[in-house]
Amino acid sequence: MRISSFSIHPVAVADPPIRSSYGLHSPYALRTILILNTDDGITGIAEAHGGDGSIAALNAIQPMVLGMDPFQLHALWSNWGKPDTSGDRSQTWMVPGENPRDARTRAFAAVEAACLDIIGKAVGKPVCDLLGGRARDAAPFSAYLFYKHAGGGGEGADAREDEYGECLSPETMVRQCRQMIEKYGYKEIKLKGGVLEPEIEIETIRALRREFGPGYPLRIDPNCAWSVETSVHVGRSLREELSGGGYLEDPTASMEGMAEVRKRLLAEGIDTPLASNVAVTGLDDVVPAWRTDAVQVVLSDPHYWGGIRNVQRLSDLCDALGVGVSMHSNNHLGVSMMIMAHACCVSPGMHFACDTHYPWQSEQDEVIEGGRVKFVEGAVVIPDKPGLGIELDMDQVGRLEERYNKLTYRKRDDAAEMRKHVDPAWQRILPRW
Ligand code: GKR
Ligand code: MG
Repeated sequence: MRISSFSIHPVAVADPPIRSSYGLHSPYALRTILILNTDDGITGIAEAHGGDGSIAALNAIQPMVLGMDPFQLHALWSNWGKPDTSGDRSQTWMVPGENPRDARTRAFAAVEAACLDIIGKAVGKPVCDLLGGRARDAAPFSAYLFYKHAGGGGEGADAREDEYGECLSPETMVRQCRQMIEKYGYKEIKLKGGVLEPEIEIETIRALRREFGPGYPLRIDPNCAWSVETSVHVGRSLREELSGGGYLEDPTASMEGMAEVRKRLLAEGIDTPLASNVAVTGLDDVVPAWRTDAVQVVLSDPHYWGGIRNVQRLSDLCDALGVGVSMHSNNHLGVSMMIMAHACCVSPGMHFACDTHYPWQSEQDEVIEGGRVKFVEGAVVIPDKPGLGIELDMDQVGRLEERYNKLTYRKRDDAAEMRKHVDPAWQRILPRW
């Protein structure tokens, strides 16, 4: 079997004005759909980050993929997919999906997912069963809460509202969480922080704990907005609230900064795990993070970590080191949802519910046949279907591609959006507090 065609479809997906320390999300998130066909008529699909950088990386890998046997992935990984370790691959200054140092790795990940989809369809097995079988039958996800302005994304005649409205206070965040838990059944909660004064974010976590109780583990992720001092203060203030399955995610920038926060919290007898997707972005970062005790929970991602199999490898490596594993997310559609669900289910060490932005995307913008992937009690059940278990709705892909073609931007730039819609003088300052 050989890959006989390779096509990429850039798409624009309505995205609400949610905030993080990177700035503000634009009215449309950019994604890319990859479709591979084989000479014996099997189609494999994948989803990747969007915009010019991702498309260029996919175009660059295309000649190596055309004519390739989809079962033979190692050579492509060794010759092309391995991340660039020569400079800053962290997400300190660049949002995930925009760092050119992992562009090739991300392109490889999309090809790997589509090849696994093909292999699964060829042998009649779900992807997770090709990779050693399931560590669990369903992938648990967390309620991923964001401070946000009113609105549900889109622009002009296409602008929409969402059910969450403006959420810029502890009370409105509790409401957002209640809505998400009622709708999707999540059992763990993650708050995107680094947006409001740390004292307000501390109060938000406390309000969530009062409302939902200790049965719902809590985490907060300010994407490096805090100094070491402030991180220690937050860790101390939320000692109880972040215990019992919670964690403090990327409170401050750099591996050294994280290690210092850990050391100072431990010196006060506070053992809250520190998690990271900013300082640790590939397999080569894991041992340094472990050796310096900078990170106790590594946040994987089947997109920029180089595919589902690398998430599984990471899970084994972390298991050997005694480090936890969870999963990071960016805006995504149903194809990525299933890639993430399969990655979680083949990774025995994934003991925390994974992140997902999926609830922030509306039903109207789904590209898979039959509509959106469903959550059952907060988890995605692996369907009893071959490959990733989904097919594309090409009318929807066409509609979102047409929308992409009309957009004036070709990369994610949250700082520019922040200046455009919220504060003309806004800059990303680290640490901000
Ligand atoms: O979507 O604004 C966002 C997030 O801040 C995202 O870009 C982060 O990469 O969710 C991510 C995280 O956990 O750091
Ligand atoms: Mg994070």
